Amino acid sequence: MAESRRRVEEAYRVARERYAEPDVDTEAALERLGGVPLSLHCWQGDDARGFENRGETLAGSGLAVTGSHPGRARNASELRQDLDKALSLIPGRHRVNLHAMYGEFPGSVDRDAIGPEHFAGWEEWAKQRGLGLDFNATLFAHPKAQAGFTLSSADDSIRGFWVEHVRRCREIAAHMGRVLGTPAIHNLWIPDGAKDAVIDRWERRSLLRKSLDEIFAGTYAVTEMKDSVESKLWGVGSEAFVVGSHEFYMGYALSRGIMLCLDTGHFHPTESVADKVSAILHFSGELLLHVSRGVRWDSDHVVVLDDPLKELMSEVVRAGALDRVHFALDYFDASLNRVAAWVIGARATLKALLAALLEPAPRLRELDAAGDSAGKLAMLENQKTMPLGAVWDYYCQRQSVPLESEWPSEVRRYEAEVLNGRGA
Ligand code: RNT
Ligand code: ZN
Repeated sequence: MAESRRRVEEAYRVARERYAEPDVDTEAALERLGGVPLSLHCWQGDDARGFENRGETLAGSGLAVTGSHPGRARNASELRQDLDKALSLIPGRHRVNLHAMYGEFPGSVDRDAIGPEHFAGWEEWAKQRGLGLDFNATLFAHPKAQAGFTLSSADDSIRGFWVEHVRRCREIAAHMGRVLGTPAIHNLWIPDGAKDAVIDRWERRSLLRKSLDEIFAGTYAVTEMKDSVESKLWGVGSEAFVVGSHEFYMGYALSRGIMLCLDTGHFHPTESVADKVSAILHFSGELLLHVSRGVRWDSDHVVVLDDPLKELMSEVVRAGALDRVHFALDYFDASLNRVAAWVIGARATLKALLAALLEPAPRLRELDAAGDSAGKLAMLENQKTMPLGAVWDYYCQRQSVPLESEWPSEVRRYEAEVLNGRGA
């Protein structure tokens, strides 16, 4: 053990010197990395089923979870136990992102009747661990969402039901923020859209705008909660039209002073989400990112250290916007160990951020300003084979979490000892 610790330190010492050549301070990068929280999405732990036990599925929501790996969390204590395990394998201090359907309800409580009391267990758990919480209204997997329209429904009783739900969710988020002393972000995504030819786009968006104005009429201190709205390009069953499109929410968010949420799976596959950061932050104070990985479509695959993720993180760092951007993970894959899914995605996101922090930005800017395209590309290429792994291993060691080569065996043990004992 001591020998392996020494090897990690030695590799780090060599790496630190190499990064120092173009004036990159690895210690400063690690210091900054340690201050960035990720919001870990609870829904990876149970395939986005929630605890309402109403027998509803994701069908009709445009969302789909595939796979049947054993060990899904079936209740709040199992989900918290799994989150504890995952968090113990991720360096840094993070947050947990809940959906309204994860409340602990006594019997059946409908979505327009939920309150902070149903999340007391989560608040208590988060408080004990010094974790922040974030929150999401759940406008899917519910009989009143089956017609395909929620906040843009032309049926006033349906629309009113969902307006009340989201109002309560914001109240719950504010409560979490107060209790935990860190503002909870309440993110709103709705499934509203249509499968085929649409005539009433204008009316639908009028209804959504009206609902949002009713919802956001109540205001909370930014120390308690912050609002964000999340767009989408299309969903399964809403191929022709999505009411809450990117343009709609960008206009809405900027005109109302709330945050946009960019989900990296919600744009055309050739569109760069990284490029949007410096555009939006010129007009918006803050930005929420849903870090996901779409494979051919918005498939919500487990996040890995790929080029789009690295570019996204580089753009945040290059824009000097690390303190204005919030990072949340968003994917759900039921085909593999769910604790590992969290750990892989969170660690990949942090590694991408570390790579961005280790960029020799002033040198690259000089080359860019001098019009030295070849020099710039050469330096970017050089970055790709720099010893990022040695810095990352050292960071993990310093934060007392297992190395990249070590954590999988801990998850395997947890699977054998805990997850395999669970029923379907
Ligand atoms: C759906 C959005 C949304 C959901 C979660 C469960 O396309 O990405 O963020 O994934 O709220
Ligand atoms: Zn999302």
